[in-house]
Amino acid sequence: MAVENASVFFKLYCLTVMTLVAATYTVALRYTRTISSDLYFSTTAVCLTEVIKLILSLGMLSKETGSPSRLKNALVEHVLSSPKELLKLSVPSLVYAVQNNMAFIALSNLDAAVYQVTYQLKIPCTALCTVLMLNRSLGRLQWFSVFMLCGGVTLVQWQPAEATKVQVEQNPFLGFVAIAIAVLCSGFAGVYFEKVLKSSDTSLWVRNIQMYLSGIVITLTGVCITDGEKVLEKGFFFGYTPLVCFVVLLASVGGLYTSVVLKYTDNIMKGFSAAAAIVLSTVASVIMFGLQITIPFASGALLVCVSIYLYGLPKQDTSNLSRKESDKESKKRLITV
Ligand code: NCC
Repeated sequence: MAVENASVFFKLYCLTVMTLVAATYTVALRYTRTISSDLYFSTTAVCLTEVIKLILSLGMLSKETGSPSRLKNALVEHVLSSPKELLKLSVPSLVYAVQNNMAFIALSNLDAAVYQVTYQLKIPCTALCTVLMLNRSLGRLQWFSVFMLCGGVTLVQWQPAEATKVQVEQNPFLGFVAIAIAVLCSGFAGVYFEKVLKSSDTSLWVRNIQMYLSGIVITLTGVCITDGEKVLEKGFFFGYTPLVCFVVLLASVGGLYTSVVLKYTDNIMKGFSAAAAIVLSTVASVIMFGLQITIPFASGALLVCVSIYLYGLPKQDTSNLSRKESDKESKKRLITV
């Protein structure tokens, strides 16, 4: 089994929730980093997120296996007796840990809108990783549509700069460096996880558990190295307000929905569908709440729609394979990985 079947409705539901959670997460995270009250340690938030994702994945696996004894067997087989698999999953785990910490650094130094717009560079970066790591080929038109999507999402998310004055010191250069690292990490880790997930029959929740276990060790090391002394002095949960807890919860739920989306679609589709979800949810707000459509939004939405259409067209590459055929080929390759 390389690619799972699921109803279109379920896929749309997961993509929409993932996109809405991501948008709320970015704004809420930014807010928690700009108020001058006792600032929490961001490394602890990243670590706590891994713990919550592990607990939730254990819950999902116990639902999937159906009985405590089968859950125990699955954990013994895939966790205790599979150090090699744990090691394999520690790669995306480490890269995601870096990415998640970079998001905090970027959003501590940059406006949420600037962050969201610049972060769209992950779309071509993910496409490049897909081509290099999954041996999948994209036709010229598909590459063009990937860049068009990147421009479209940038315009759709274009917003005026933050009106409120932030109460903390900011370093925009550091913020942009953090985004650049996050973009590279997001592309690589997403494609690596997809490759591992789709190359065997192992359950998504088992793969998640394997990844989050090393995630906890890695992010805890991050807490010790970066904030160790301060955490010992002030406590792990220093500065945790209800909003910070909400941010951690969003990060956990968002991460799990991302994993489900990667299981049923792929990393490039995730980018396209997330863009479509942003456009559709804004159009829905226009209809329901009378929100005003701006010119950047309208032109961005048009670019997003055209890019989705172009990406879906049959590929015209030198091998003369139709897109379906080349997709079949790449699925076969995935199975043999
Ligand atoms: O950047 P992005 O995702 O690719 O990052 C993936 C996030 O999902 C978590 N993950 C991934 C696979 C897996 N099996 N389990 C996981 O928990 C990773 O730890 C990582 O946090 C996107 O496509 O834009 C998306 O963006 C993130 C987030 O907004 C950005 O990384 C910015 O910080 C979204 N995460 C949340 O909303 C919490 C993600 O849903 C979509």
